[in-house]
Amino acid sequence: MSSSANSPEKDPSFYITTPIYYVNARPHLGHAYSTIVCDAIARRKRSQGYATWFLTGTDEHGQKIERSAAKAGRTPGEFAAAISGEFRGLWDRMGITYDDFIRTTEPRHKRGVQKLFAELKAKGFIYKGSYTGQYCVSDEAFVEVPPGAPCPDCGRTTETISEENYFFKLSAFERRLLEFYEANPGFIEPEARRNEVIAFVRGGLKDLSVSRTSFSWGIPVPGDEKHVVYVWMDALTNYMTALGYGADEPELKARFAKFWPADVHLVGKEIIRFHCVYWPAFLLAAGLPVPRSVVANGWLLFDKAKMSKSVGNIVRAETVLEVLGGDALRYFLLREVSFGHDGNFTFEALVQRYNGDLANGYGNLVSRVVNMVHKYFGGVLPEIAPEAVATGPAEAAIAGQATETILEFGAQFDGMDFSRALETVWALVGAVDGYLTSAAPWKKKPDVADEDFAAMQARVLATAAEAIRVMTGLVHPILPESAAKVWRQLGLGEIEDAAKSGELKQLAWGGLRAGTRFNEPAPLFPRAEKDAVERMENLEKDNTLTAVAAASGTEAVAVAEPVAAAPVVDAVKEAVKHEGIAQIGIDDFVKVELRVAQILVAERVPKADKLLRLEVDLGYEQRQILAGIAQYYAPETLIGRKVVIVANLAPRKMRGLESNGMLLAASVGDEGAPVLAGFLEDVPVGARLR
Ligand code: ME8
Repeated sequence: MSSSANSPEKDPSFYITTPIYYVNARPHLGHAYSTIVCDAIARRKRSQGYATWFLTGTDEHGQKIERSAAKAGRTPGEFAAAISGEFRGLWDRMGITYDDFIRTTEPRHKRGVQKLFAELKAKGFIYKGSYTGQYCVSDEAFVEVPPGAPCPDCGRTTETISEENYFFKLSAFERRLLEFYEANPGFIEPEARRNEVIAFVRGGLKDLSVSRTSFSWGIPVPGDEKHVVYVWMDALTNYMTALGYGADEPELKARFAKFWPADVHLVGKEIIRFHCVYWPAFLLAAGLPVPRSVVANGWLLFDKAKMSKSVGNIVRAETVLEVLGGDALRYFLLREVSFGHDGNFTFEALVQRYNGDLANGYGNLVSRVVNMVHKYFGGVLPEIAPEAVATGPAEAAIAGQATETILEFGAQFDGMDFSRALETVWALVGAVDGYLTSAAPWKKKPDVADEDFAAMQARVLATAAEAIRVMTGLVHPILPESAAKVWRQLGLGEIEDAAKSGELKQLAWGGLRAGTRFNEPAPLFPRAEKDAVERMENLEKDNTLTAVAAASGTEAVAVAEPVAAAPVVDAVKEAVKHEGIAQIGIDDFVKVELRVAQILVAERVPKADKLLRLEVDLGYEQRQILAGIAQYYAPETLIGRKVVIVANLAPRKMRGLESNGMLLAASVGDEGAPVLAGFLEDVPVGARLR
């Protein structure tokens, strides 16, 4: 990562991106992994004083999405909106601090892609030709294999295509790219990936097809609209269009000037060629600055294979969030996986790390110290009277280790070695635990005078609390929710304020003042019960989203079947009771604003059996609605569904969440089972019912 070459003094900006995810299927832990890594980096950069821009989004064009939508019986636009909403909803639920979420179907993106295409053509780097050869729809890649042979990258069946295409003169960039890699050794990380890319380019580059004509779900080539721009050229350009490339508005132009080129494109290792060969070649051709680094994460494996929708071995982030919480997931992924390498995901290892490092380690340490400050000092951090009790060697050792931890953690984190960075902090957790145990501030020995014992308690607790403050300030980008709780317990207010004010950048031993009033201890990481693994496994089994590789070799369409069909048929056969409600005039009826809404996000509300939390799109706005239908509808069956809502119902709070509207449903049978209102014809979102 280019942090050293880009210190806040010289250039206070930092721009980081995730890949934009395909909307052919729902998010899983693999996507969450890359997004969490970017989020942790963005949080640390902000706290270190960089003006940070963090972009994520969805990749919505191309043949793969068009086919997935057709299989699901939806238009590509509808299909893409629903899955894109799921990605965004999940990132929001996980507290991902993205500054922008781009969808490649947005006008701002189309405008920029067309501009880049036109510019490359005007400069003579794009020419018309025809392509006959193999295409891998799953990777959206032109591949050089004989007809009938599988894709050399992913092993899926390839298709022979023969169509008129525009070509980009990639062959002209072989030397320039090699020179560029040579002059910018930090451009590709880690090293193994760099060697792979260099070997690929040395092997010779052929011109690259950058348009397609055999389908239409894409951005039209300017001036020749039977072509759509090749989905990878379309997708890669998102990193610039989201900032404002192609826009005329002065504030967007300024944003582009401020943040481009990107500091880090974080990507999975399988898409390194697109980012390190095609992307810089397009930019060099257009005369635009090339990103400072492309950093590849390894794969998250499950059952020894890359976790992927087509293999069908995915685990959803929601499952882990529900049972252990978001910080547990973030900690596990960054601690367990050595960044850049592949890493196994197992529920057992997750629970073991959670209980070992979080519940029994950091969480337990915080709870012991905060509780003792309450018990022995009424919740006020005691003064250490220097003349009465000289700070001893044990305290000096903790202080020294904490100071070193600050330095080491920073270097390791900024070098993307998150696992070691966390190990360094946990060594301090262990040291403070040992220090507490040997000092035993809860046990007064008979030969120690009362005031000496009180002085020892003060010294030990103040030292331990200060060490906790240091650890917490360091791990806050990785454990944001828990760090915020600990900061409050230490009486320090909001850690986000400390991050913004530069306090965390100046983190150094000795910042906790005597007299600080601690807040009540609050549980951080309740020990995971024995059945935690089983609960997560069951949640995954219940999840009907089983990605089955389709016969065509393309990725499966992830549209779930209902877990249990709503008990409609029998119920509606029953006589309908008229409930004798008084008549109203039309004036009363028009007071009720009924509208068509599309469900973007649907999820269970923890500890509420009946409630689902929905995010719905009304065309002109998106809002949250809580609906008591969880026992009748599995959340995943609702995504993308168009429903009728009462749009002008006053907001209500349920389980601490605000509901802005109500879903209309028929109430059938003795139990009043809800059956959602819907339409046989396609209706636009936002349409009013009257
Ligand atoms: O490739 N382990 O989208 P995609 C680790 N739209 N990371 C994983 C992973 C796993 N098992 N599975 C997915 C695309 N990822 C293109 C990108 S960018 C201009 C266009 C992460 O939905 C990883 O970052 O297939 C990977 O590169 C990305 O998700 C692929 O997501």
